[in-house]
Amino acid sequence: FEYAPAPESPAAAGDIATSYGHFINGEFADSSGSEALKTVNPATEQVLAEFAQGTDEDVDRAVKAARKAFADWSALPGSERAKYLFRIARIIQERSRELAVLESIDNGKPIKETRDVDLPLVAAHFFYYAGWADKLDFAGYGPSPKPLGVAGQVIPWNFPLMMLAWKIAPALATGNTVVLKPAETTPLTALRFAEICRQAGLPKGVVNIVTGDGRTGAALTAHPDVNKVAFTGSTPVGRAIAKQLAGTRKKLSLELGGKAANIVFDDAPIDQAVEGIVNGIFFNQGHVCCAGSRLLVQESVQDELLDALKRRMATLRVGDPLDKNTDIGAINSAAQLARITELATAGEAEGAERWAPECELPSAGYWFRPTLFTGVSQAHRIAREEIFGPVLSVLTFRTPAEALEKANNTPYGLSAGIWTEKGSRILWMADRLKAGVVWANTFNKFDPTSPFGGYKESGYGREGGRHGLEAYLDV
Ligand code: TXE
Repeated sequence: FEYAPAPESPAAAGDIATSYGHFINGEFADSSGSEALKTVNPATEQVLAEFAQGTDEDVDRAVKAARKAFADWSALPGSERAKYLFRIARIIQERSRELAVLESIDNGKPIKETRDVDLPLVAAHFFYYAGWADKLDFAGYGPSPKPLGVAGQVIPWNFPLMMLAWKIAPALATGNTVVLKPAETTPLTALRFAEICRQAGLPKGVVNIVTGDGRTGAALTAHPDVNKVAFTGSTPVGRAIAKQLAGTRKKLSLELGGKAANIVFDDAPIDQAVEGIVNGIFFNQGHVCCAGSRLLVQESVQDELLDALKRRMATLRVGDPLDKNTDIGAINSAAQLARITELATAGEAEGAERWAPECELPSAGYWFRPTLFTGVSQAHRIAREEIFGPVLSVLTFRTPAEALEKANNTPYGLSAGIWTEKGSRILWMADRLKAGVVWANTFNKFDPTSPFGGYKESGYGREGGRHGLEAYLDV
């Protein structure tokens, strides 16, 4: 990947239309309704484009197109489906600068991240699942596992293209067809991806994109001709979808919220741990389901660690997502900013001590300073609820057993981090942590070969790796 020495220009995002319809059966199509939504650049509050609020009829058209395409697509030899996925992966690489800039202006995340993390991982995901398409018999699922049919996929706004890749790549590799609904604050890169499907010559109807808010999402998950629902988003909506699907034969996978513990023992290399803590909670403004939002630090190193952490936090640059030096971009929406603000205020009211480095914030847009809460108890809301913003709650422990008890004391179970020089302790903790992912001496590292998903209220089913195929197959 090569990029110009930024600041990037919004023009690098390519042409953004003033209004968008859906992508159904290989064509950009108007909605049957007249309601339009707006997506704004959260760093400027300027409207980027209008897009359609998908109606029940729009969803039905898209599902019909996907159903029609399923017959031929599922009958293709895996090696043929792989060719399309490889082609999509290569086009994503070729257009990665454009996609990174578009993602940054629609979502608010720093270009440094879209460029160096999101886009490479998006391409890698398509490459990885392309490799499985003609090897499903080796995946451990018997001689001829069958695709499920039409997958209805609903994704959130925190990693718009990455969530799209996590959903679409395994579905297509296994022979399913797709109707995907992007989040209402970040529809633009999914619509640009529709262009890429056309550029790759993907047969009509194999991928359909219907935009809109939760009403459109609910129409999709409720559609009787959808065989499989894959959802990433909030725990309440995940629960509502599970209820809606009860009694149907649809398969469901859910990837929901988290409240991960990042556990630092007294023998951890402090400087390295500080980098991992910062990456764990401030990456993507903390809009990360597996964010290390609870720091559990061993009492004996608390002072040393917190001093170093505060010094590091004071160097973080908050501001223009298109400036390549920016570490923390804009909060994705006014609603999300209000949620973060409400929880941070509750943290103070409940008696925790709030600290944030001084820094100037732009006058327009949605911003939140990197924030640290100390003196947090397990009963505090900021220790229990997902904040989904750049806010870290610090708790302490004395023994590994106490660290384990506190780490697992949450209804969620998506991820955890351990910082120690002792390999035996890493294994002891990892065995007992109720979390789908455990990182050791690192955090927020992703790879398409690794299954990702939750325990407890963080959901069920896995995305990524060989296990990610299972969500789209009847064995
Ligand atoms: O989520 P929603 P929101 C958490 C995070 C955040 C909170 C609220 O804590 O602060 O959720 O975010 C679609 N049927 N996460 O309100 O509503 C919706 O249109 C079908 C964690 O944005 O769950 C969007 O496409 N679909 C998380 C998607 O669901 C429905 C990522 C997510 O929106 C629907 C995002 C319905 N009834 C938020 N209602 C993670 N796991 O990473 C809404 N949607």
